Order: sequence, then structure tokens, then C-alpha cells
Amino acid sequence: MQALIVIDLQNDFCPGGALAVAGGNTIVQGINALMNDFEAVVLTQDWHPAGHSSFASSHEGKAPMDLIDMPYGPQVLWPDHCIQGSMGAKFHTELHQDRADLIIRKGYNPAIDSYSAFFENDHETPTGLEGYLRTRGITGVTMVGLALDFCVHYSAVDAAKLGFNVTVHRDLCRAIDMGGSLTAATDELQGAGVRLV
Ligand code: VGL
Ligand code: ZN
Repeated sequence: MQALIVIDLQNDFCPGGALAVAGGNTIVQGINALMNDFEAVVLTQDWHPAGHSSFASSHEGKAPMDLIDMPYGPQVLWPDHCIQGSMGAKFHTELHQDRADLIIRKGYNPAIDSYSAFFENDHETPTGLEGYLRTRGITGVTMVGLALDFCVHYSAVDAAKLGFNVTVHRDLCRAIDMGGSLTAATDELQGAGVRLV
């Protein structure tokens, strides 16, 4: 069983959104088409409470893209984005969200960010996705979406560590690419045994 995991294809990560990824909107039709090739489709949704600890606005004197130390490690500070229930948190309107078997939300813990679809950024608090995939007999996952150098990257590395067979469809991802993050992510994906196509 193979699952397609569509990462964070939400308005705030598309042009005009709070944390826009260049070309984020251009991958939607290709992702919709790819859904037909899979037995299971999972969507992830970045889903932060207002005042989330990953927002620069929650830290006095800090600006978006600053780096701070959190109890669980270094954390990039972001503009306010994907606030629960907001327009920015909704999926891109053209994404075939009705095709999803499961929508998994992440980043709802006010004190911990969650890039990965499997674990929060402490790398130990599970989201439940692993159990869902295993109990459905899914052994391989293909990942697409936003952003390649953050949420796709961490999700794919965790999936590989958990023993899933992982493919990332690079053409159906777009990256934030700050401070060499895209090159670093690509190297780490290859090192983790993720197939990049
Ligand atoms: C993401 C930064 C903050 C992502 C989510 O989906 O890649 N990046 N929250
Ligand atoms: Zn976020």
C-alpha cells in the first residue's frame, strides 16, 4: 500500500499568504492528478493557535526569520501564519481536498512547533500519523507540497527513520530557501535514503 502525503498546501504558503512560498500555487493541479495513482491520500495542515511560540510576534524585539533557542532546540521565528480557523490556514481552493482519507493537523501545541507530519519539533511527541499509516498497511509514502526545505524535509526524514519507503516528488514541491536551507535539506534527504524524483 502506497500513500500520497500532501504537505501544507494552504493559502498562507501560497502567493499572497502570510508566509508565501514562491510558486506554491503552481503545484496544485499536478498534485491533484497524482492523487489517482495512490491507494491512500493524506493531507497535512499547519494549524497554530494565535500567539504561537513559533511566531516572531510572540517574542519581544524579534523579527521574522530570526533564530532563537527553545527548550527543544533552535527555532526559526516566522510571521504569524496558519492560525486555526483563518483563511490562511485553509487549503488552496483548487486542491482536491475531498479526496483525502485523512487530514492531519500539526503545530497546535502553543509551546512547540511541528514541521514534521510525524513528530513535533521536540522529535518525540507523535502526531499519530505513524499509527494511522501502519494500521492501514501502508509501507511506502510519496511526499509533495510546501515547503520542501522545512515541512516536506522533516516529514520525509522522519518517515525514512520510521522505516517507510520514501519518495519526494521534487517538481511538486516549492521551497522557502533561506540561508542555504534548500541545499542542506536536499543533502539530508539523500543521506536519509529518501528517493528524490
Ligand atoms: C512551514 C514554516 C512554518 C512549512 C510551516 O509548512 O514548511 N514552514 N510552518
Ligand atoms: Zn507553521
